[in-house]
Amino acid sequence: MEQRGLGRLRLPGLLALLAGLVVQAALGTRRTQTPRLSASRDLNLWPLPLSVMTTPRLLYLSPRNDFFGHSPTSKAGPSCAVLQEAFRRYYDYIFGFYKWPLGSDNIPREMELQKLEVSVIMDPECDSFPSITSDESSSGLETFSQLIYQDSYGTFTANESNIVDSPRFPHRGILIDTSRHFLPVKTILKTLDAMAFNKFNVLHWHIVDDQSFPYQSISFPELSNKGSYSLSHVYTPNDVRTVIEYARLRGIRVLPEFDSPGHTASWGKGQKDLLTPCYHAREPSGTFGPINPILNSTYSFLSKLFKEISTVFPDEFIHLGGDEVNFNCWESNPAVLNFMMNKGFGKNFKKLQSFYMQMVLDMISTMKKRSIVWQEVYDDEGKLLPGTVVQVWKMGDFYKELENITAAGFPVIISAPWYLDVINYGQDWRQYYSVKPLNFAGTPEQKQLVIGGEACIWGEYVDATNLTPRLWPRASAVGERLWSPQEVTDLEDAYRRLTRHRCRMVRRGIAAQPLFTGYCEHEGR
Ligand code: CP6
Repeated sequence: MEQRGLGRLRLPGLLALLAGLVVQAALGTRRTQTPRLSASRDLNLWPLPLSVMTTPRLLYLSPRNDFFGHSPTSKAGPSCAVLQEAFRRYYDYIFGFYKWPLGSDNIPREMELQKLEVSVIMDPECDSFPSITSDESSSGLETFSQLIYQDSYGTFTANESNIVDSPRFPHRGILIDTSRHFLPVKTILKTLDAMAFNKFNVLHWHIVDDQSFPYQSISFPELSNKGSYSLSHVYTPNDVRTVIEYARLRGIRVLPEFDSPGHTASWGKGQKDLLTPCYHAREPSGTFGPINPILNSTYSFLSKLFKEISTVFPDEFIHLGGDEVNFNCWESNPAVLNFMMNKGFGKNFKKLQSFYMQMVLDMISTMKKRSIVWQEVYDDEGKLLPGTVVQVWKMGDFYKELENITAAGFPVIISAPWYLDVINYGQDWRQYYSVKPLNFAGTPEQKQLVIGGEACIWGEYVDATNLTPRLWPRASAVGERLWSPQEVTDLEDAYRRLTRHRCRMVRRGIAAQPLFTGYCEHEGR
């Protein structure tokens, strides 16, 4: 894997001299290193880093305003907004949520950590957007912040530690659905905060669907004027920029999904002749089906819409959907049947779906973007451009599907075992945690094609009132599965760390639900 970007945070130099705490760079490629864990038993790191070594030596921190700083040898400096903003946030996460100890002046000097020097050793991505090949940036500060606790005197304390870290998979996503229920921007920003605490790096924004079209398009304002739940249930261009920038500062990519040709009922309200008219007894029934794949006007509309999307969203990828297309309406429509006859598709509607997807996929590639599609698009034998990413969502035998798709040479994203909108009594996080993403028959090359996974929180039964507790800490289990080495599978150790991580999230303002009975240290009067 290409290594570039912000680089690991390396915190040696002066810091190491003064205090002996080193959080150093990991330069290895993924899956080539095994975890080394020593004395990590009583730590509460989540997700567990590649390697943690702690000593019994305690270091004390003083909450000085200039606690974070750039090392003289760092490739980044005070003009690096991503780092400056991260310093500000993590100062608050470490010091801001507690009462400061009265005795913090009395720390023996040789045991006091006065400064955390951050050294970036790769060319930093201070102003650009994170990408699939980015080295994972400010995650080093998250781990550092998790090492620190207050001792019984209230002093900020950390064990001397050496942490080497690097993610197992480069794509670690959360899917949110803003069509079934509108999610206010501030709820999305909260989700991005929680994602950063769990080292997720992709917000898969399933922004529109049958029920509503909240995306305010610049080229086609009628789509949201007519297709949103109301004129206040809309994401303006400014809202979208806010989400993208907030995500960028946390090392998170925003992956937009505009799902078609199915799941598009709301699109039809503001765009005449876009959807297929369904027929009943040789007459138009007044109802509409998927996008109409037989009209030139469809493709000129889509081309203009996707051109806009490709400039509004800076990510290299656009998700095109392609799932769950209901063929009944196409089948009822005489003009569609005629078109299929002329194209030689006979009565094979999968060929018509492929024809449509191929047109959209070609558009995206001329826009110099890459496409992600749901698994049906692969299953239905579309001739996919190499590099098209296939997302596996059907629960059935998803390991078999992973085997097939990777054997055909396509990168895959796994979401089948991780539908977090589905709730059960008990500790279902254990199932999410126990998934083995590479547990299918295949060559090492095939395994390399698994680029990661996504925890999905579909919106039929979820809005701003229950999104956060339903996602967290259950999604944290997925986060560790995608970040930590594959050998990290001990459920009891995970339970212990996750219980504390959940309390840490609550302390940081995330309304994460409890795993089981118990309490958080920060609670009480
Ligand atoms: N919406 C869209 C959904 C689902 C999909 N696409 C979905 C279907 C079944 C389950 C979970 C989600 N709600 N547009 C399929 C990817 Cl179990």
